[in-house]
Amino acid sequence: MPRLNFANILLPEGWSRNVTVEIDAGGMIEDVKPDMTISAFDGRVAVPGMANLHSHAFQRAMAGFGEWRGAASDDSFWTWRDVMYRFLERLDPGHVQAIASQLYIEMIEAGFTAVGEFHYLHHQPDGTPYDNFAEMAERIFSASQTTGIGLTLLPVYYDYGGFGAAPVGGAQKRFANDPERFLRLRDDCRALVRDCPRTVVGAAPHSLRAVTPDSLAQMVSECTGGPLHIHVAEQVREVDECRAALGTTPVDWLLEHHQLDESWCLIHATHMTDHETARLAASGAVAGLCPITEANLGDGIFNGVSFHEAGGHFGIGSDSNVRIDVAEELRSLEYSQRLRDRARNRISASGSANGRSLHDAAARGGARALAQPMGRIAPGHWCDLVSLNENHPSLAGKSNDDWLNSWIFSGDKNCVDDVWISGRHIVRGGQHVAREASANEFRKTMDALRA
Ligand code: NGQ
Ligand code: ZN
Repeated sequence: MPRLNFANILLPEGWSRNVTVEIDAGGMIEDVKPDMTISAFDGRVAVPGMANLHSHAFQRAMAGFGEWRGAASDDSFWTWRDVMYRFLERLDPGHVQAIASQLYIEMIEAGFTAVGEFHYLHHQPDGTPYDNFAEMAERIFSASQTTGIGLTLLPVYYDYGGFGAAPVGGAQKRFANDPERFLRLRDDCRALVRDCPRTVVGAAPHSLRAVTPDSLAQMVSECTGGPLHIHVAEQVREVDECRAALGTTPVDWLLEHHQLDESWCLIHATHMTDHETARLAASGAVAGLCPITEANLGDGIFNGVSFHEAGGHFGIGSDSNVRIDVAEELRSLEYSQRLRDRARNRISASGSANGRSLHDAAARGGARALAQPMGRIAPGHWCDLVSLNENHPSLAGKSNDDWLNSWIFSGDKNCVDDVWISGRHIVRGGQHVAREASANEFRKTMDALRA
């Protein structure tokens, strides 16, 4: 039986020494044995792989293009969205596959071992489906297969251009499906991944803006047994429009009209009242936080301290993929709370290590959101391991929870040494095995996309 040996490893019960991890033929952890006599180590400091619960892969290729201040000086989420819409008009399936492959390699090198791809770029630029209806989803799946990242594929149901069943316009035609077509796409996705146990298919109504109450209810009733993700309450304008259209705020509306539970992941949930925060925490649903993107887009600050204290589950996602870094996502989340509260060590119980708390919570919440057994180094979970370089200047001289505190608050992806996904050794010395080939394809794609 394949096995890996670590000098130090973070188990659910805490840090352990001289641990052998035994892996079954499918890539799951079969047994974990501490205090062994070990002659050669595969890594010095091992922690669980992190789930990246929210990605729009194609947006990786426009990172930077949204950083121009417009003439009207009213740059916002909505003007960024216009830039994004103009960018995506030029993308074809080959581009999307090359971008996703490069992105997933960067994710793995950073310590993410599975991704929730919130996939909505379905059709040709004029809205006509590709001959192969699931063409774009296949490209995403292929990118996950060639890079080795675990995938929770979330085909998106996007039917309307705004509240009140406004028709989709312009670039949105590439996203649009009625419920019947959406369900066909979801069936195609399920058929595509049938032989791949590391891929989960869920469903994602894009936002309350892009559906109607009836079509959402229909979709939710048809899509049982998998994760359900939805964007919610990210922008104040969206909250105001929701109040006007549906009579209440988005999170409250969902709590009233749907049975929110652990199968749901609410992406952003930035603008919530204290009452919504407490109810969402009690529901078991995951808050899908995307701290770097939320800062980049000027969304606002999540109610992280109250949500965490109320026992809420959260995970992290890289969303617009403007930066790919586990440590930076967690640090950005914590810093948003510190800046608001003018205080330190916020998302952490008293007496506990802040970096460790953030990492533990996001690993557990992310696993729940992706419906993948991961985020714990324990039997019955995928053997997803990240080993940190104890000689990196940020980590030297540290131990145990100080490794996590230091990685998250003073380090970055350069602290990541090796990564195993489903037991496969994919990153060695910080480099993904397919890094060069992918980077060349990606550069060619970026040249082809040059306006
Ligand atoms: C998205 N991204 O679907 O890519 C959205 C922008 C929208 C974020 N919300 C488009 N961060 O919300 O309509
Ligand atoms: Zn998103």
